[in-house]
Amino acid sequence: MAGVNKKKRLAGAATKEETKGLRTATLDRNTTETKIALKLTIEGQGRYSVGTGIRFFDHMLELFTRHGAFNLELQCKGDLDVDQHHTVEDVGIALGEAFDKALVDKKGILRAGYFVMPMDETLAVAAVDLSGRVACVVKTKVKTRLVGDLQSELVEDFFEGFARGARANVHLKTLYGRSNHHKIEALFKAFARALRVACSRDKQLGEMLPSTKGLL
Ligand SMILES: [Mn+2]
Repeated sequence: MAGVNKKKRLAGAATKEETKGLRTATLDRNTTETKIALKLTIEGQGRYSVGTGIRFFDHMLELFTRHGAFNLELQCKGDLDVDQHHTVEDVGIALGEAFDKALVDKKGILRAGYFVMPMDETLAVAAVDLSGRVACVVKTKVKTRLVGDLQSELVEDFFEGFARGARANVHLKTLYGRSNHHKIEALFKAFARALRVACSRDKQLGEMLPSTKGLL
């Protein structure tokens, strides 16, 4: 029931935001492997309603939303009876596509951002460039097969999917740490905060495109 109330509240807030001209995107992405419904607001208040069927992945998407100060509604029904691969990768692609769509022509944004995020004994770094080109490098240092209920190797597939969907360069690295939970969580937090900077409006550039190429 709490989820329903949260969803109602979020839907109401998003409508109000749209009328204020804030950057939002709604998309449905359906394949034989996954069905995804997603609503993103870049200038959010960290509100989320997320369900992918993988609890640890939900936890990561929720803290991504809060640390990025976005609003995110995301539901995914994937073929988890096969394994988690399609669900995690397709959520990454859809989320990336939502950012690309919400940012429209990318005029007047900072475009690139980075963040160094500590989480207790763990330190992670993220660098993002919304360059229009796809590249992704992820070094998690996680050695266990599972973190919570998430297949840990899929963290890389999520960010690769995001880079493809958003047409971005995404570089993430856990510098050190002990807890595998912290290593992945610190990456998602660092990523959210780097992306938040990259999406931010650049007062100095104004409506100028942050590229000399003329297109992003
Ligand atoms: Mn946690």
